[in-house]
Amino acid sequence: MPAIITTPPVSLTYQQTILADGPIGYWPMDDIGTPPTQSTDVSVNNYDLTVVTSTSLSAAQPPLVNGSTYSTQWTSTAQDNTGFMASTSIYAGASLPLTMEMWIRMPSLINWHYLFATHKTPGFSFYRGLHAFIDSNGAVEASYGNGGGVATSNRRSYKSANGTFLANTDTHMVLTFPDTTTCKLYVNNSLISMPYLSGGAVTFDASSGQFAIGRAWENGTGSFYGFIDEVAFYNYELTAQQVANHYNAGI
Ligand SMILES: [Ca+2]
Repeated sequence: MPAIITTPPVSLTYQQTILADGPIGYWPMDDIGTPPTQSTDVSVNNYDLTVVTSTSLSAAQPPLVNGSTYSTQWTSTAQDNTGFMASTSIYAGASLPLTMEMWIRMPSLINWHYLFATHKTPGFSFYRGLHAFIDSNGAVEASYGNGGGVATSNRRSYKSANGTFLANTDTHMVLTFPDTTTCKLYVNNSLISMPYLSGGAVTFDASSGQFAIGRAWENGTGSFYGFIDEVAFYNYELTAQQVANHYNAGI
């Protein structure tokens, strides 16, 4: 009878766990500075984001995630449009399925906590690519658009129940758009209902759109309030097992 050889479990750091799943953008929010002037993308694509309107950013803050170095804090409820943006599109050529992942903590719930968005390029409508925000009731609304305009026929939106997100709570969230009629939400490794809200089953707009973290899609319309850590973007649907692996690596 052969000897039973047991292999010790390989313990990956949080960052190694994320990178092993091949994100097309990964911003650990570990950038230092008072405030940070950029958010470095450590994926192979190097989509570094530049700060826009740094008014409400603080110096680097303690992380929300085990193994992370820092998080970034938005200190104001004033919707001053602070955030990080890419100078070039990270959506070019992308199509559904797509997944966004991040860790957040909000000191209180306000209207609105802008999580991520494509930025409005002058001359273009804002329902392009993906965007999502949390409201003062703790519900998240997530959408994607076809670039055709603000009419509901040009975008599709989903919204979770009130109370999905709580104030003062470290929260891992994953939003995935598997196809044109589905949106899935995981909150701290639990699959949460993300019902259809409005819009048609449109084609995702994969043309140039400036990606933003913690900031709304247009100038002067809003920004996040609280802490954001370890943001990742994938051009496929994270499986429930991958979501669990990431969550467990981070707590
Ligand atoms: Ca971090």
